[in-house]
Amino acid sequence: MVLIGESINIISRKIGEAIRNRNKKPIQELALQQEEKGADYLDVNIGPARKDGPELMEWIVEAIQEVCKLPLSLDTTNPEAMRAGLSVCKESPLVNSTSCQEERLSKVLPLAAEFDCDIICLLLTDQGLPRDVEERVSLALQITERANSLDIPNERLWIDPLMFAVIVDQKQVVSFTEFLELLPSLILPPTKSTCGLSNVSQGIPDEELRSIMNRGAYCICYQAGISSAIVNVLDDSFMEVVCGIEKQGSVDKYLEVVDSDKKVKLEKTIRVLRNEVLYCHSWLEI
Ligand code: THG
Repeated sequence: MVLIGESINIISRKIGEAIRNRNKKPIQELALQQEEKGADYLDVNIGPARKDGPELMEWIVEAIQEVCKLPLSLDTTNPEAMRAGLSVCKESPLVNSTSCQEERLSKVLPLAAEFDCDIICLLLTDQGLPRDVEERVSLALQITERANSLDIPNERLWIDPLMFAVIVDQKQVVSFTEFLELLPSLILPPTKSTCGLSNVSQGIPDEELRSIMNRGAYCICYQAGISSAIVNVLDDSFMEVVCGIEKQGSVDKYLEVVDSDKKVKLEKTIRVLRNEVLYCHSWLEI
């Protein structure tokens, strides 16, 4: 499983401030911390960056590369900023992302072809988020065909079926995992897959509960065969689950060896994510 560290994010107060002041230090520290905790890639999320996009992306990529050799996942919707970042990356980066919207396909997909790098494809259209598994299947086929027409091979595509917040729509989490299970037989040769895992816990009003929801989501993504995820590697309890599953080779085997309190919490969380039990903030107490 390829882990993409999520923490360099303009939405975070500390990083937002560091970006505005062009202060490298907090960003470099976060890069090193995530590397130490086991990140394989670092997501660099500067948002839409309407003002100074190219200059900002170039600055932040160079700041990170001064201290850290990990490949970067350049996370912006600004195509000029994406190009500027791609031009200065030393390790082959990940373009995060194109969607299935014509505007994005025509501007961002050619960048992945030109720079010969991997690209995340969000299953998102002008009509918004996909409603069910059928819509995700249809979008995945369309975007793969479009990429192939630019000579981008399937191995370079990381399909992101969009992880929803469980408090917004539990059924969407189910069709998300159903799609991941279908993906290997849907497209050949196979593409890769990824998601913003922590999206699942957005809106949960407690940090510990958020972390538990993220751990449960990791379990269902792993079981569905996802090949990577954008995650909070700085959450030690989360990483304990990631490493435990890796060591045991499956979620079920991990649940057999983990202590009983953690096992019960994970199992209750997985039941919510499978929509077998209705979500409420006190899901662990029921
Ligand atoms: N798919 C792809 N890229 C993505 C997403 C996706 N990039 C952005 C996002 N979604 C994934 N990254 C994050 C980063 C942080 C959080 C969630 C997803 C998060 N942060 C805390 C919060 O907002 O409460 C803490 C922020 C802070 O540090 O202050 O939840 O889906 N391809």
